[in-house]
Amino acid sequence: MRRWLPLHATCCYCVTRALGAASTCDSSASNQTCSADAEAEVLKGVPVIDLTPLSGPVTTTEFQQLVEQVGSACQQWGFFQVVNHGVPPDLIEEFQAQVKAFFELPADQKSAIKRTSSNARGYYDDEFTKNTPDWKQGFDFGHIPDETKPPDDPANVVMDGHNQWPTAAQLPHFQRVMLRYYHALAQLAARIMAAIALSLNLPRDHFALDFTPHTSFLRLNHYPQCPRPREHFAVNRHTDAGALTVLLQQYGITSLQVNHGGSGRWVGIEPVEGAFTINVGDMLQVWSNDLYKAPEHRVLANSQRDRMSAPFFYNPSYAATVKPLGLCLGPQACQVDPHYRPINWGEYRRRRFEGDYANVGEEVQIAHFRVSGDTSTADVTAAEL
Ligand SMILES: O=C(O)CCC(=O)C(=O)O
Repeated sequence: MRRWLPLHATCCYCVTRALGAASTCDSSASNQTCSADAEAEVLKGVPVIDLTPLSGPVTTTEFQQLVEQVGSACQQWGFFQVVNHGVPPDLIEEFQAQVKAFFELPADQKSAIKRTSSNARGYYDDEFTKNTPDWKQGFDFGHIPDETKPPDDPANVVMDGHNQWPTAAQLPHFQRVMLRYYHALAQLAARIMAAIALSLNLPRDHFALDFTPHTSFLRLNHYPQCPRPREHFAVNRHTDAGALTVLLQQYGITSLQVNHGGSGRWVGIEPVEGAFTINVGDMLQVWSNDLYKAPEHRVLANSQRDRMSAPFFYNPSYAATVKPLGLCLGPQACQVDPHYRPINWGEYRRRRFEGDYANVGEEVQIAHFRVSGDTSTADVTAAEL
């Protein structure tokens, strides 16, 4: 399988691994309490789950094991990788080639489809995360209600804005390949959500209505080499706002890190070849009433290699009201106290985009919807790495 290759010269030494992919327990007072169990789990790393039972003929036991693995990964890490996921390798390869071609376009062609304060979709090289500028360029596009009409037809202008594409003369196959990949990932995300529903003791199709129609978007990231990687993040620490993220990482570079269990210990997620990396988003944290936490993650800048990635953000319908489900995970184990007030997904998405686009002071976070009113968050700067 062809893989993403850097746009610029490569080097044999990957600085991100040295920076913390395999860090050990921090010696600071707050981290002295790392337990042996947590240590063993961290050393094993983010679980890799074989999704064959979701599509193939399998025994009830095999299926149940998969559901348990998914539930356990969501509780322990909020992250896992999936293999045998059903997305054809040739589609992934075609997609990667188009992403690379897009970022290689001349700057003026990319800027011609730049996103604006009123349109969240298009090209950008000025995104903020936690009010710090990201060391990256990106391109976002999302769902369109009517694919038979042009992207800027009123029918296709939604809360996020509307899609903007490079011209057919610039990249003749880009739009077709992007949409094919987008639909394949939406199907995969729906199958993983079904496994998650089962892991929460809910019917398999429990979330289907909340995602009709889904308002997912796909992001293409290119992280150029960064001359002073200790002074910048490629993407600062954050959680994902939606329900679930299905991320395609560049094989061979470990730049993505997760804050393990919120402990402050950042663990690298080394990409498994052919796998997607999955993480829980804020909306699933609310539905599960904190049983599954949206993990904080960040991307380190790298002085030696550039990198590409593509997160697919699987989002509910704008109208969906998301609130704790009052889960019963056993006869004696029913959740009674909702930790969150109900959230309208469309409104939450709109407020998060305002923070992506510019430094708007304190960004809206899921903690703002906590019933307890605890909105405290601790920020870290690149200098603390
Ligand atoms: O590049 C990655 O590995 C993750 C990107 C990410 O977290 C984001 O775009 O929100």
